[in-house]
Amino acid sequence: MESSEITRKTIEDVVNHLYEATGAATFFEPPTVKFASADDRWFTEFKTLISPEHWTPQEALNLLYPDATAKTVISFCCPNSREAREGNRKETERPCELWARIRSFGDQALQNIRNQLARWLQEHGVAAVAPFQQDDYKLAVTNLRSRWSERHVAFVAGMGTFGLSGGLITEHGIAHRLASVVTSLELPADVRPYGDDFTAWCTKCGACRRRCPAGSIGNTLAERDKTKCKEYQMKNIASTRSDTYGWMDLAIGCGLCQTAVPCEYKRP
Ligand code: B12
Ligand code: SF4
Ligand code: SF4
Repeated sequence: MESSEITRKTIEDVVNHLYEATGAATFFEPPTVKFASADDRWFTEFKTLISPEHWTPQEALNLLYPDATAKTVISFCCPNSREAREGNRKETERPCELWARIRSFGDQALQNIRNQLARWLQEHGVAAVAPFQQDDYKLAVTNLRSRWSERHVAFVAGMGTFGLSGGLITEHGIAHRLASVVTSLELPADVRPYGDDFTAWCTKCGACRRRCPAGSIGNTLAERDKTKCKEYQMKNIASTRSDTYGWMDLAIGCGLCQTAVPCEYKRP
């Protein structure tokens, strides 16, 4: 296949194939795929809004391809399985085992999808990089900000808008994981149905605030205390011993604010 023959449908088919092949289908519901233009002005604005270290798509692609021009960011969103969401709804302090398994092992399947999609594009003669894979995850958690924020990227691609909890509310709700790949392949960008209104789909109902055991969610997005969220997870949930969830040394998550809330699996 020539790169000129690669369409939206081709990319969706590759992502759907990888969703099955990597085992992601045991953790997640089927993915939604969206495209953002690498030239979207939001990517430059993130230098101010997030940090000067946050990569533009061009900077991310140049990490592997110094001479290539970034054209498209492919963003995809995988909702957590119904079983995991139902299990987490009943919890009040720690995630249910299935939710924890998605955080620890479903995340690894999504890393494989990112890498394989980038490899597939490279194989078809175009430059591609999965920026998340080039970042330093430990540093991102220490700083509470990464050099490639999947939520912000998905927002630009028309996937959804930020909720009071900080999660991204999509057409399939807020209980999901996100991933993306930057490429020199030109594909038509999706329209943002919410324009530039970055909280349009959140009703501010406060259900997530009442669910949070750490008291980390406030009455406005600006009041959110991310450190409380992180410390609660580290002190009360992190799996450094096998007698907690049965495996060790992987992030376990929490996500109580993403379940038993009106935006769990739909746009409220
Ligand atoms: C560091 C990190 C954490 C840290 C700190 C997170 C944090 N910043 O709050 C900890 C360990 C605490 C954490 C917790 C969780 N995480 Co986390 N985490 C990340 C990571 C690695 C980086 C996040 C980042 O860089 N954010 C950038 C900062 C600047 O943005 P922010 O914190 O989201 O806050 C922004 C919004 O409020 C918004 N906003 C405010 N004003 C404005 C104005 C405008 C104009 C705009 C556009 C935006 C905006 O901007 C804020 C700051 O700029 C990402 C993976 C990645 N590389 O993207 C996953 C990620 C964000 N985590 C994810 C998940 C699922 C979780 C948990 C549910 C854990 C779990 N799996 O059970 C919780 C949820 C916490 C919450 N309330 O959202 C998902 C989110 C998907 C979703 N549903 O939204 C991600 C994208 C991982 C993935 N691959 O899917 N996480
Ligand atoms: S629970 Fe309510 S306030 Fe919280 S993110 Fe969802 S819609 Fe917004
Ligand atoms: S992930 Fe848990 S601790 Fe963090 S904001 Fe959500 S409910 Fe609170």
